[in-house]
Amino acid sequence: MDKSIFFKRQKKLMLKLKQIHHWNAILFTFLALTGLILVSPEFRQWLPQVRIWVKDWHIWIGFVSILPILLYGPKLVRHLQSLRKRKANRLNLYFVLFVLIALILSGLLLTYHRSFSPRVSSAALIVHDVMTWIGVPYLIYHSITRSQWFKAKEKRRRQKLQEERPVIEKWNPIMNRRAFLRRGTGAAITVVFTPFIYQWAKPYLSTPTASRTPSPLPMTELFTPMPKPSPHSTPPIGGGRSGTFRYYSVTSMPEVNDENFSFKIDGFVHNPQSWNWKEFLDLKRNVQVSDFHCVTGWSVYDVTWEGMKLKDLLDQAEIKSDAKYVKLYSQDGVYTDTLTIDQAMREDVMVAMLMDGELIENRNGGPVRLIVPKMYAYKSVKWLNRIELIDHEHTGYWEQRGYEKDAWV
Ligand SMILES: Nc1nc2c(c(=O)[nH]1)N[C@H]1C(S)=C(S)[C@@H](COP(=O)(O)O)O[C@H]1N2
Ligand SMILES: [Mo]
Repeated sequence: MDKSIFFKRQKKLMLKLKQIHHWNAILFTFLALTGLILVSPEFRQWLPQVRIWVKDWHIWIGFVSILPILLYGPKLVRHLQSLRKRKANRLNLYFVLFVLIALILSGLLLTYHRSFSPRVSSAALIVHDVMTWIGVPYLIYHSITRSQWFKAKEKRRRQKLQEERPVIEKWNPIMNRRAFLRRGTGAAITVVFTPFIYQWAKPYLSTPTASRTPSPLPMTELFTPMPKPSPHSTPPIGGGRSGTFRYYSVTSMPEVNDENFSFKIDGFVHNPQSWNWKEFLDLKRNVQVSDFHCVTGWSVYDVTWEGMKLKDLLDQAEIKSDAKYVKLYSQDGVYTDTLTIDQAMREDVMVAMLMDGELIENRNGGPVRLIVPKMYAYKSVKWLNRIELIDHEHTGYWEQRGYEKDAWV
């Protein structure tokens, strides 16, 4: 048999694989960068508009990144054959393919999350996160140890050692050097990434109660008197929430305490209302159990909320007939959103003060936040301190920046 044909084919295959590999590396690097911007709380505060573009780019590049995998698919068998005698390379290949496919599938589920139940997107988000925290450090390790620079360094060391010790001993110091360099690189990357991964994983590792680390100053010190929870809140009638919040804020957290607390209803109403902390505690509260869904894919289930129905507060203020929208303000001075009067009158829309029997923490939007269970949580304004009835449309914070006006889950 003419072996040269075989080698030619083999060479062509290698060339193709190399091209695919390069495209894949470039796309994955872009995805990693855009992805890291998306999870960064800093970017949420500084450049919210940019965040929305970045999200679109991330999704588009994600779609394009399916292409190298599709091109690679038909070559998989021959590639594996060529790695027959190289177990480590084969394992590496399986690992990389597994991470990429998991990222693509979970990414697709997240992109089309509206077509699936929130539980599906919660799971997809966790898979996407875990694979990112595995995939990104691996990508960096892989690109460093295969770079020309790294190889040249390895070679230099090898040459130096050979000059010093022409006889290669059985216990091979050259190979050890090489392993040492690689392991050192791996260890350095692990050290750099571990704190980030730990931060991400922390809320998942502990039970919901244990993870309730106090905010800088506990609410008990910021607010006196404290609201007395209803018997339905302690123990929570919903059994207590399941799932973990991701704490979001487009500003630094506003400092709210019993001194500077105020809550008012004004605009197109017959009886404008204004309360200080003590007066606000006297309002009649209800208890409800509901789920909380963020549009980015995570959810918290069976939260027992205690607070005032928005409807009751609006009835008390007596809406004028020319009012069309309810505008909601946050004490952070930046975040707003609106509901139509019909939406605001729903029985489950709540101005909440307690969550699972405790005053809502500052980082969760406490002491007072809105809850609109049937809509994505960007409607649920944190640090709510003013409700204005208006006669014209107003576009909320994230809606101005590209989120859909239709927030129904
Ligand atoms: N004032 C204010 N309210 C806000 C936000 C915000 O950044 N600032 N983020 C919204 C979004 S997008 C979500 S998902 C929830 C998050 O609530 P949490 O931080 O309590 O988890 O708050 C909503 N309300
Ligand atoms: Mo959100």
